[in-house]
Amino acid sequence: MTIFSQRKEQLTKAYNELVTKKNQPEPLGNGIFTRYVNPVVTAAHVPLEWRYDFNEKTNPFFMERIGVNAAFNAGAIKFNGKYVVVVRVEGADRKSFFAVAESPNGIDNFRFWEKPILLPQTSEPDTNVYDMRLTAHEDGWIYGIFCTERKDPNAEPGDTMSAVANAGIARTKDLVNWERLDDLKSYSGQQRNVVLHPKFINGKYALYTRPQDGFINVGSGGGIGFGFTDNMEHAEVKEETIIDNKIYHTIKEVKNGMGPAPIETPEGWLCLAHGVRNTAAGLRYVLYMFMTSLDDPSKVIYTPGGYFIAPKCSERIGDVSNVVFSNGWIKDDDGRILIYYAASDTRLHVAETFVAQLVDYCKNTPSDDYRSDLSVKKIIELVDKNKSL
Ligand code: M1P
Repeated sequence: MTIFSQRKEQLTKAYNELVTKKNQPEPLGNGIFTRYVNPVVTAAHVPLEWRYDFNEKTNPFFMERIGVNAAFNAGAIKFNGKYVVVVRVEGADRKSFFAVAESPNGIDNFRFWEKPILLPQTSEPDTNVYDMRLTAHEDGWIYGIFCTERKDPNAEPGDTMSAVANAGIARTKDLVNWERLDDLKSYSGQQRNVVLHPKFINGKYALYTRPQDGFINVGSGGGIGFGFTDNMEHAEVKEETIIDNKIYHTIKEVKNGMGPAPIETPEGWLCLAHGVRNTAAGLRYVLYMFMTSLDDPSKVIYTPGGYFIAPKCSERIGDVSNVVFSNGWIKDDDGRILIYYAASDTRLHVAETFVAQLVDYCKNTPSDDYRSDLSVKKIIELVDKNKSL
C-alpha cells in the first residue's frame, strides 16, 4: 500500500467517524438552556476535497495543500426542513469565507455542501469577510449581512494593521446563488454586527447596527443601534438610535453587539447579543439577552442581568480565548430554539432551549442594578422568599 493510499484511507475513515458522531446533551444544566457535549462544526469537518489533492501523481504523500484554521461564528436558518448554518471558515492564510453546512437534526451530523460560497464582490473587493447574520425577510429574500473588512486607506505608511469594517450585504433564495448588494451606508463611523429585522417596520427595512470609532475599539461609539433604510439594494441608515448601550462595570462595559435576527414570541422579540468586558488576560466575550416590544422592536422591555452564556471549560481555549459569540439561532415550529454559539473563535457549539424558557428567563431574571450591595439584596430577597414557603 502506498503512503498516498494509506493516508487517504485513514483520513477518510477519521473524517466519516467525525461527521457521523452522535451528540449528547450535557446533564442537568441551569434550566435555561442545555449545552451539547461535542462541538457541531470544527475545522476538521471541512471536506477533505477542499484541503487535499486526491491525485496520487501530483500528491504522492497525500499532503494537505490548503489548510483550514477554524470554523466558527455561523449564521443559521431552517431551510427545506434541514438545519443549515453558514459558517465562518478561516483558512490557514487567515482569510475567512462562508460555507454552508447542514444537519438533519441541528445537533450533530453536520456536513458541508460541496463547495464554499464564492461571494460576488463590489467595486471595492473585501479583504476579509465574516460573521454572517441570516434573515428570512417578509419581502421573500434571505439576506446575509456580514462584516467586510478592508485596509484603512488612511493608515500611516508602515501601519499594516489598521482596517475599516463595514456591513456587506448579499441576498439569496437558495443559499447557493448570492446577489451582492451595496455595502451599508451609515454616518456613525465603522460598522460591525449589523443585523436585519425580519419584518417591515412602518414600511421600511429595520437594521440593528453597532457604530464604532475604530476597527477594534468602539470609542465613543458602541452600543446596539437601530435605524431604517428605504431599500436593501442601496441600504442607507441616516440615523441610528442606541437601544442598548455599553455600561460601566457590566458584562458589556467595553462593547456589545446584536447576535442573530430576533425571534418573535407573543410577548415580544427575543434578542441575543454579545457583551465584552476587559480583564488582565484580555477581552472576555459573553452572550446576554434582552426582549423588545412586539410592535416596536426598538423598545427594550426586559433586561435580564448578567450573562446568558459564558465560555466554560474547553470553550475558554482557542485562537482568541475566553470568547463566546453567536450570530445564529433557529426556532422550530414546536418552540424549540437551537442556539449556535462559537467558542474562542475556533469551533461551533449548540445549546438547546424553548421559547417559553427564554421568555421566562428574560422576564424573571433580576436586572443588573450596577452595585454590589444591590446584588446582595436580591439574593437575600430570594432566600427570604424561599424560607417563607
Ligand atoms: O474575537 C472575538 C470577536 O471579535 C469581533 O467581534 P466584535 O466586533 O463584537 O468585537 C469579531 O471579529 C468576531 O468575529 C470575533 O468573534
